[in-house]
Order: sequence, then structure tokens, then C-alpha cells
Amino acid sequence: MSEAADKQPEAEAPRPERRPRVFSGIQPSGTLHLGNYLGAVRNWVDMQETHDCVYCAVDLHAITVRQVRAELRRNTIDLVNLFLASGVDPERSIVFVQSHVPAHAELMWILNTITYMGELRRMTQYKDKTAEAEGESIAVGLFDYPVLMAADILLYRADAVPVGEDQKQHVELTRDVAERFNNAFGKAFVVPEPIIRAGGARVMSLDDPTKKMSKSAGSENSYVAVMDPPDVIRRKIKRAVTDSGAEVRGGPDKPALTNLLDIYGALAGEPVADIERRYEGKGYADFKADLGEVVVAALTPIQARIKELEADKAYTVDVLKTGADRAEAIASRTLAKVRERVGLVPRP
Ligand code: ATP
Ligand code: LTN
Repeated sequence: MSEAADKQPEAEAPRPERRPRVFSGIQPSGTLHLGNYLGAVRNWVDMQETHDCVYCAVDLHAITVRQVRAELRRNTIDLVNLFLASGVDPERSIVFVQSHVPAHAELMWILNTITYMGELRRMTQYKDKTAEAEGESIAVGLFDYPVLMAADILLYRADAVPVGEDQKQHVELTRDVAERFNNAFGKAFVVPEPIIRAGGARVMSLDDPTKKMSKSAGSENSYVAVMDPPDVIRRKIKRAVTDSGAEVRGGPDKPALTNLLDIYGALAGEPVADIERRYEGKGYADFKADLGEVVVAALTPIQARIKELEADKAYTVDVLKTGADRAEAIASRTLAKVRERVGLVPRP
């Protein structure tokens, strides 16, 4: 861990009364699910109270896996609408699309020169995503993905990065690369901390509680999509696998119930122990019926707001224009500093 005094790059433009800054991103690579909402977006909304926030639809990350052009465009706008509908406030926070700010790709190149192959090879996500691929046909971008993520975070001199548990390793790599750069070239970066909130940090699949809920793996029934209609949500929760036994109780030997209780607690803002107590003597069916309603109640207002945003496309475009301008203003300052540190001749 770095000292607090360490965190201010000396030549950074002064931000005297600034609140700590956060950066986070989500890939526009398909259906958003309850895991993304609970593990990420919901925390983003809350952090606006205490932090200056920069939130990004990371489309350059999404193309590390082949995308269909029209779908990528649509998913990118849908994702931004989800941010806004969930309560990310573009007056307070910077909301933008990664590829609109070329500094991300440029800083990535510079960071590539100080990141080691061995570090990237150890990344769990890389290992998972390439487990079935032939060695000769794995895209370089998939390997290099964490370096682009480091560039995202470091460009904004973010103090904190709210993510789900699965991204912790990437934030740790970002810290290592930032420290390495600062030591080798002189301070240019703030070393960021991951922020992983307890409830909902790892929502598991509804049909296999040993796997994380994921949009890219598993069947339709393994996840609740943020846009699922109420009857679909109720049905998916009802069908979710449960553990042997009949009591509504979590625990290490009850992964399915632990997951459902965690979802309930995170959405209702209630400690799991209280929920367990309320369901003493009741069965899974009662609990699941109620959980279905809790999920419906949480997602319905978000869905309604998304419909409104879809009816006024110009608004989202406007948010993204302002967001890109504000993001670029910060990013270009960091990048200028980095170029200077490395010894690149300034453009006359
Ligand atoms: P996939 O769902 O396809 O595995 P991913 O993990 O690549 O997607 P992103 O859209 O890039 O998902 O993730 C956005 C955010 O959602 C990240 O902060 C990630 O940690 C979080 N997240 C993703 N899945 C879950 C989950 N099951 N539980 C909690 N948080 C999650
Ligand atoms: N790799 C992340 C998405 C991501 C991100 C970031 C998260 C890209 N850049 C910067 C936090 C900060 C994922 O969730 N798959």
C-alpha cells in the first residue's frame, strides 16, 4: 500500500478541494445482468455521494472478442442508458465511451513497454477466456486487455476503482504497473485501490451456484437480465437450483441458497441473518416467490427509465458528447505528463 502522501503526483495540476476520484468501466458486450448491476453499477451510483466519478462504456475492451457491428453500437448506447437509468447522474459524473478518447489506446502502448508477458499470462480472466482456444489463434488484444484497463484507470489518476471480485486481479496489476512507471520515470500516476463491496460482489449463476453469473456463458436461465420482464424474472428465480434440505439458510455447504440470500439482502438492503430468521419454518417456495418480487421491484423502475431514454436518443448523445470532452480534458493532461516523463519530444 502506498502512503497517502505518495498519491499526489507532484506536477499534477492542483485539485485543492477535490474529493477522491473513481474510475470504472463495463464492456458493452451484451445483455446486462443482475451481477453487473449489483457488482458494479449500483455501487457506482452510491459513490457519487463521496467521490468524483468517471464512468465508461469500454468498447475497445469489448472488441477483444469478435462483435457484430450493429450490435456493438446498440449495446454501447444501451449500456450508457443503463448507467443513466440506474442513477448515474451526468451532471455530477463523467459518462463517456472509451473509444471517443484516443488517449486510452495511446497510454496503453506506453504501458505495454513496461508490462511483462509473465504478468499478463498469470491473469485468471485471460486463462479462463483462452482455456479452449488454440495457442496460435489467441488475439493479442485478449492478452493485452489488462494493460488497456490500466490505461483507463491511470489516465484519470483515479484513487479508487469499484469493481466486482473478478476484476480485483486486474486492478492489482494496474497498481504494479503504476508503481513501476513512477519509480522508473518519475511520478506521473496515482496508485489506485480496488473497492469491492461485500453484498453482491459475486453473484452466482442461477443454475450452477459454483459459477459466476455471466452474460457470455451459460443458458438463459442462468441469469436475470436487467431488461427481463417481470414474469420472466419470477420464472427464472422460481427455477433457480436449490440445495439439498428444506431450510432457507446459507452456509458453505449451501451455495445455491447463499447466493439467493445474498441477492435478496443486497437488493432489499437487509442483513442475510435477518432474512434467514424471517423464513424460519418456511420453505424454498415461499422464499423464492418473495425474492422474485424483490428483484422485480428493484428492476422495474430502471426498465421504465430506460424506455424513456430510448424515446429521446438526442439526450444520450448529448451526455456522451459532454462526457467525452470532460474526460479528454483530464486524460490529455496525464498523457502529456507521461510523454514528458518518457522523453517523447513534444509536438511543435
Ligand atoms: P461476463 O458476464 O460476460 O463474464 P464480464 O465479467 O466481462 O462479463 P463486464 O461487463 O466487463 O463483465 O463487467 C462489468 C462489471 O460487472 C465488473 O465490475 C464486474 O466485476 C462485474 N460483474 C460481472 N459479473 C458479475 C457477477 N456475477 N457478480 C458481481 N459482479 C459482476
Ligand atoms: N475489465 C473490466 C471492465 C473494465 C474496467 C476498466 C473496470 C475495463 N476498464 C477500468 C474498471 C476500471 C470488466 O469488468 N471486465
